[in-house]
Amino acid sequence: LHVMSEPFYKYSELPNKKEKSGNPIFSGWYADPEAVVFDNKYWIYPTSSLPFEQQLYMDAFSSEDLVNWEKHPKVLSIENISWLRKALWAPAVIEANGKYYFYFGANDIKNNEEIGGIGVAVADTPIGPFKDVLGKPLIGKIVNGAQPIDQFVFKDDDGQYYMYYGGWGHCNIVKMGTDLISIVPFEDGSMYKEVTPENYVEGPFMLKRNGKYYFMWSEGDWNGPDYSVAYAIADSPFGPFRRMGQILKQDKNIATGAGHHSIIKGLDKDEWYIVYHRHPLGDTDGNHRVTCIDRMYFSQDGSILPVEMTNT
Ligand code: FUB
Repeated sequence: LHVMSEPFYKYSELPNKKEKSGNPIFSGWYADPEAVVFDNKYWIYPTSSLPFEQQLYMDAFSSEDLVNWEKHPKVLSIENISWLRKALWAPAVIEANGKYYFYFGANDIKNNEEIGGIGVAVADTPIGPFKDVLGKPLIGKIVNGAQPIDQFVFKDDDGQYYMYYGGWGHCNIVKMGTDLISIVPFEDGSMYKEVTPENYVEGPFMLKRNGKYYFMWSEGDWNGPDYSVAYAIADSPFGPFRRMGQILKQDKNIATGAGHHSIIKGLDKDEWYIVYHRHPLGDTDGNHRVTCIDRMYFSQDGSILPVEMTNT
């Protein structure tokens, strides 16, 4: 594999262009979208991008065709998290053990004396109501300099679940217990491993394709125009990760501050989509973020082509 300086071919020549909703996908300020497929349906769980004190619930959106989106209000909200004081954000949602697990960041802690960090809520359906099951954070400490936020839960081919998480430029991976509400030691006894790639800031995402681990993240200032998505490749979930470059960044004709993404595969075809947030042109309010979707393409050598942001 090598970094390509130019796309392998032009977007206008790419096959299988699939119809999708225009961008933004739905109205309202929504950020950090976690896109997943549950039971033959697409789901998006975003942060309600409001001032932190008001960010006390999360809505979900579902679609059968990536065009028409149904809103499911307040699938997780403050009455079901006893320790929530402010700022619920950056969801990661999985289906396992016949249930749905909703991981979230909360309270925006600045030191290890406060209550906050990454929590987990569980429900029987993708629309909740999700309820906190621990009565406290699952990861409530700053470990190795990693702010306990922006978790992503990844299932490897052997069935093992891992959680990647971390802000402030540090990323840790932890091994999850089979109950998915606990963290267990690695075989060497350690409780975490550092996997921070070059230029990492926050928003980790992991994708496995053709035996390679594609680690992705956001870099730059989260509320500035240069926020962007980059990726690296490794042969194991723990790295070492080789930086490949940026694949999503601002387009001065379309939008600024494009980042905190997730990736889904089309239900019917080998089509990949990147779901991310961005700022409307000329809008400098940090919370004014909208959720968008665009096609993402792998080149024949396995690298990811730069994403073309669209309005349509
Ligand atoms: O939504 C709050 C923060 O903005 C997230 O934790 C970061 O990833 C950035 O998107």
